[in-house]
Amino acid sequence: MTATVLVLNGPNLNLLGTREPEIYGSDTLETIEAACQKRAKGLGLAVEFRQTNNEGELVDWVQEARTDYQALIVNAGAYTHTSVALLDALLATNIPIIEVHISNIHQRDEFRQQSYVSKAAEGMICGLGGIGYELALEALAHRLGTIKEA
Ligand code: CA2
Repeated sequence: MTATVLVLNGPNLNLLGTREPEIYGSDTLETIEAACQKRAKGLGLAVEFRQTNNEGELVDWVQEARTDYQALIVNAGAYTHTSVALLDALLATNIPIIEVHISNIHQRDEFRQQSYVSKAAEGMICGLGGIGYELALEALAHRLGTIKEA
């Protein structure tokens, strides 16, 4: 059975590519998803990609991941910096979690430099734009042992 990675995106990430290109680049979430689907195939993984503006929906999806997915990639948007509910849900999973941010949150406002998600994630990639999602997939392929050596 192919291992499936659930990729969760939080509030306002549906607006990527429409404003603030100096912070978030010009990729849209759709182009990032397409790149992830392509990269996942080469890594022996499947990907399910989702976005929501609702905190409760994000929590529901993390709970779903406990039973139905083999790993999680999370860009929780602004909930990264505020949501104890999301942290509790992430801590209740026993699958690998990688946190991704498009921007370098450590170079930004002080309130963006704290991440609740980081307390549950095995690792975090930030500041590399949309490629960060693909790098997280590559790390998970190593972690899950799905890479087929030539
Ligand atoms: O850098 C990231 O990936 C963030 O998770 C993006 C979140 C932000 O709240 C986090 O601090 C860091 C916000 C994404 C909003 O993206 C927009 C893009 C274009 C126009 C409006 C919003």
